[in-house]
Amino acid sequence: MAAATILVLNGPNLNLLGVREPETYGRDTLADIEEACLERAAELDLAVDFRQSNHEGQLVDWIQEAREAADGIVLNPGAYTHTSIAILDALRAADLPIIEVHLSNIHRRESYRRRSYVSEAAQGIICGFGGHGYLLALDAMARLIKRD
Ligand code: CA2
Repeated sequence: MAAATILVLNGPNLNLLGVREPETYGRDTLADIEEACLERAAELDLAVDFRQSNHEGQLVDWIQEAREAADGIVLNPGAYTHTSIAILDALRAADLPIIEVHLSNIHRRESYRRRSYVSEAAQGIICGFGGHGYLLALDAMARLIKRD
């Protein structure tokens, strides 16, 4: 049987990781995180489709496509976490297991980061563990999918 595919989606400005604000987001680049995800996915017998966009509509399009093309979504929507009902609606329509990831602990930062629209569609949330959070999310996703 073909390996289950997990769409790992990254929102705006995450392409800047490792270049600025290492005290908040760590020193890993997004390419480092992608490489670590591919390694962990291979161990878990999963396929990972890793993407980043700065554009809300592009993220919505990819989530819509995932309904047919993927078995689960791990996403760090960046600042759209706190603003995007469009992404929330797309996630609900995708009808797939969803895990929300944040590099930083959004609950110990500015109060406007505490509100996540995306959480309303997520099975679970991982935040505060830097790039390692993506690997924790893949571990959790592997268990979720097996149970289905
Ligand atoms: O902690 C996270 O993963 C966030 O999703 C990151 C978003 C932020 O708006 C969320 O509240 C929490 C910001 C991503 C921007 O990443 C940068 C990386 C390096 C330099 C500047 C921004």
